[in-house]
Amino acid sequence: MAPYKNMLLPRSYVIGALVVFILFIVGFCIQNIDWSQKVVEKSIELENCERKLLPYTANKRKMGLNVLTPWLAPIIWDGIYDMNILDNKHNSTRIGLFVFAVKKYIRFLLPFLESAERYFMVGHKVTYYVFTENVNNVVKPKVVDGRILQLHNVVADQRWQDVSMRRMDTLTIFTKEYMRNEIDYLVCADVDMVFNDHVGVEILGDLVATLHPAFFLSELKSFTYEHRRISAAYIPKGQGDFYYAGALYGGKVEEIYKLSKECQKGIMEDKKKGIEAVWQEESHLNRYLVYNKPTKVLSPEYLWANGLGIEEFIKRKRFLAVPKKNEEVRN
Ligand code: 5GW
Ligand code: MN
Repeated sequence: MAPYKNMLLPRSYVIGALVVFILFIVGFCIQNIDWSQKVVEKSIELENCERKLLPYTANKRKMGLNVLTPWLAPIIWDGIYDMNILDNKHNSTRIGLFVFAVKKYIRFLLPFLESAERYFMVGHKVTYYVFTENVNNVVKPKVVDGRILQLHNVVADQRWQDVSMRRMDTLTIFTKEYMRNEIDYLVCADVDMVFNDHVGVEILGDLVATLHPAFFLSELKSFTYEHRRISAAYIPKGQGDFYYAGALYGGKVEEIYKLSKECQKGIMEDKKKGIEAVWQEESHLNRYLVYNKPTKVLSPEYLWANGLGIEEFIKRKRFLAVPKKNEEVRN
C-alpha cells in the first residue's frame, strides 16, 4: 500500500499544474481577441447606416441617439433595418391600429386614416379600431382591400383628462379577449397626427415604446416623470431610462393587455385619492416602462412635431403632430 500513498501527493500537483495551465491558455486566448478591431468593425457597420455609437455618459445625455438601449433593445432609426427581410417575415402578420376620436377630435380622424392608408403598414393585413361617440357621424375613408375599418361607440367623457384616460380602459377591455382572435400586434396612436412617411413592420415587437420628441436629447433629471410618492405613477428620482410618449406605443396584444391593465389600475388608484398623475396616462405608461423594459424603442422619427427646433438628427418625419389651437379642440 505504501507506494500508492506516496504517489497521491504528486498526482494532486499534476492536477493543480493542469488547472493553472488551462487558466493560462484561456487568459492568453482572451487577451488575443483584438477588441479594438471589434469596435472598429462595429463602427464601420454603423457608418454604413449613417449612425455611430455614442459614448454612454453618466447623465445619459444623447442616449436617445444610440441604436441600442442599455438593455440591448434596438432603437429604430432610418437605415438600421432591411425592409425586404422584415416584410417577408411578416407576410401573414395581422396588425391593429387603435385610435380614439371623441368630441372635437373627430375632425382629426379622416386625415389620420387617409394618411395611414398611404404610409402605415402598406401591403400588410391591417385592422383599424376606431373609437368615437357616434359611429354614424364618421366620414369613412376609402380603405384598400385586405384592410378593415372597425368603428366602435365609446362614452365621451366631460373632462378632457378623463377622455385621454378612458383610452386605457377601452384598451384593457378590447385586448382582453376580442382583439386576440383578430390581430397579432396592436399599435396605439393619438389621432391628432398624420402619417407623413413610411411606418411599417420594422416597428413591431413584443413591447414597443417611442421616444418623446421633446426629451430625446434631455437628461434624466429633466424628464417629466411623476415624482410624487402618492401617485401610482411614481418614479423615484434617478430612476428611468427614457421619456416615452403616450402618443405612440404598441406590442403583442397580450403585452398591451398587461400594460393597459396596469396603467388603468394606477389611474383608478389615483382617482380614489383625488389626485391625477402630472401627465395623465403618459405618466402611468412611463412608470410601467421603467419596470417592464420595452423590447423595441422607436426614435422620434416616429413621433415628430414641426417647430421643435432640433431637426439635425431627424431624416424622416414619419408620424407628425397636426398643429392644433387649444381653444379649437378643448371643451
Ligand atoms: C381634448 C382636450 C384636451 C385633451 C384631450 C382631448 C381629447 C383627446 C378629446 O377631446 N378627444 C379625444 O379623442 N382625445 C384623444 O386622446 C385623441 O386620440 C387624442 O389624440 C388623445 C390624446 O390627447 P391629446 O392629443 O390632446 O394629447 P397631447 O398630449 O398630444 O396634446
Ligand atoms: Mn396628441
